[in-house]
Amino acid sequence: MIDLYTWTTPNGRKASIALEEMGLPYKAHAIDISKDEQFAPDFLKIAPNNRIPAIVDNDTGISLMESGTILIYLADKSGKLLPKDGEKRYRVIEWLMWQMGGPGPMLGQVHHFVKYNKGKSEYAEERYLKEAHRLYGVLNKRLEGRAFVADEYSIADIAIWPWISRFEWQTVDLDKYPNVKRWYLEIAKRPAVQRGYKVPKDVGEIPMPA
Ligand SMILES: N[C@@H](CCC(=O)N[C@@H](CS)C(=O)NCC(=O)O)C(=O)O
Repeated sequence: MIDLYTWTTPNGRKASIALEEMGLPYKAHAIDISKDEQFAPDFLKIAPNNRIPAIVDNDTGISLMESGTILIYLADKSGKLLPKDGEKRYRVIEWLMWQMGGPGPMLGQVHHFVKYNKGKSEYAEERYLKEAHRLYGVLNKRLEGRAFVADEYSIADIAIWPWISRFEWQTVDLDKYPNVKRWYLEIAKRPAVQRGYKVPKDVGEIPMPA
């Protein structure tokens, strides 16, 4: 049994969607980041960077923070959604790392400046929106003629998808990125994704583009 410490955010949903897809038994614990629960001393013991998600695998005694690490760990444990070796494995890790270094932090800044603090910094809004559109463009190009970012549906798609699910917050019109839209809708149909999206609590349906 795995304990998952999470909240209703893109990084949190990566872990719950992966656990659902892999069929690994887990128990979700809500860490309400709007109430600063991520700073609680008990949580810091497993997540010293005071961010969700984090897991404790009671089978192995291993605890982990950082969603990218958690996805690789769960994939290796279950033998699913990450090829075991060779180029196919590194292609998945390549796009997973792209998400960790690109869409994660950059779209997070869009949420901060464009959704929550609009009008406070024109420079930051412009900078992060420009970067968001660049990243959507990269993803759109990658998905040209392919169903998923690597060879098959993988933890890389699981890492990217929850960030795209906030396209409305990012003021991004998915019609401008047709391959991203097709990929987004395809993944949204998956029952495991629908279940994982509602962990640790149901805050509404998966956003659907018009
Ligand atoms: N690189 C980390 C980022 C995690 C992260 O930023 N989590 C956010 C929620 S999506 C958080 O816990 N924020 C709490 C805070 O800002 O204090 C990961 O991918 O796990």
